[in-house]
Amino acid sequence: MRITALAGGVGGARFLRGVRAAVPDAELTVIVNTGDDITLYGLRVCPDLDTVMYTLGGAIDEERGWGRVGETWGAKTELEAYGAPAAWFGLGDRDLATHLVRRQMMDAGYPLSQVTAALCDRWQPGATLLPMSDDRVETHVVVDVDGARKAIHFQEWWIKHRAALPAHAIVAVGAETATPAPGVLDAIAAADVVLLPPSNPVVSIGTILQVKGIRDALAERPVVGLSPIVGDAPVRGMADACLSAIGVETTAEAVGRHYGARSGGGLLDAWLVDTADAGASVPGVEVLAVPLLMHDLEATTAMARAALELAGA
Ligand code: FO1
Repeated sequence: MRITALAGGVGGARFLRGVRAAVPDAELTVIVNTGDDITLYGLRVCPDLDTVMYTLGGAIDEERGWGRVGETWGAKTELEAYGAPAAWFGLGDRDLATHLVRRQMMDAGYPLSQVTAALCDRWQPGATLLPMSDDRVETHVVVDVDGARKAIHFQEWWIKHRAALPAHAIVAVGAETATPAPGVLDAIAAADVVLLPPSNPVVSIGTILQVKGIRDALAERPVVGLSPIVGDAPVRGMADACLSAIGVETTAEAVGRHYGARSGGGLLDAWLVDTADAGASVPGVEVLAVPLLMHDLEATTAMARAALELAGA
């Protein structure tokens, strides 16, 4: 069985561990959002690619959901001591090695997709990780700060401001010219089912969908999504701050309707919501209520099974 998933960071990565456990023999390809990527101190940091890689590779810090387990913060402490402007971004000492290797390979001319494959050679995630594009796409958020309206990098909004500044617009800079990375469209076309994990519908799934050709490729395959919103609140992260920026209510039903029915030009054939949202309805989409809280591997495996059974049906 060939499964392709579009994923962002923490929520998507956790769910994918369940997919891999549910169907160990499946060929799993993950198309990962790179709009969160940021260049700091000359290093290219790819939060969603690294979160998926570390999570599937068994190196993730479970409590934070990102970065390495057993991490130390010596470099970050020193950067703070220097008053480095971006010291708010938590670069762990072990994580730094990933960015140094990535930087060195990109400077040598390797595209992000080949860098990702090289890094995954160490971590053996049990899936093929593909950046959505090898072209630079960076999500910026238009906010009012220091008495002026300006676009700041998503990471600054997300981490430094905890997404507390109302977002007037969220813009994936570069998405209009970015092309899918090698293998992305093939992975969708060859998929028996495409999964939309409970990732951020705006800055993760939404950004991937802006890359030319991806949305059209999805229209040709069965697509099953899982709601990142449970009981009118995001399970993790601050998806509500992103949803309000695009005028979508923070409910499982609203996100399902935002994605829309594939039969009506949207994305979904089926939409899994938590039992707390059992009444949700999405015109043209089969809605199934199952437990969606990703407490542990058993829970995510059950979610994956439910999604795949629905796809089979
Ligand atoms: N999230 C935070 O809340 N604070 C951080 O300092 C932070 C640093 C960081 C470093 C590397 C990395 O791969 C992820 C990091 N994240 C941090 C998470 C990241 O901002 C988010 O996971 C994604 O960008 C949103 O999905």
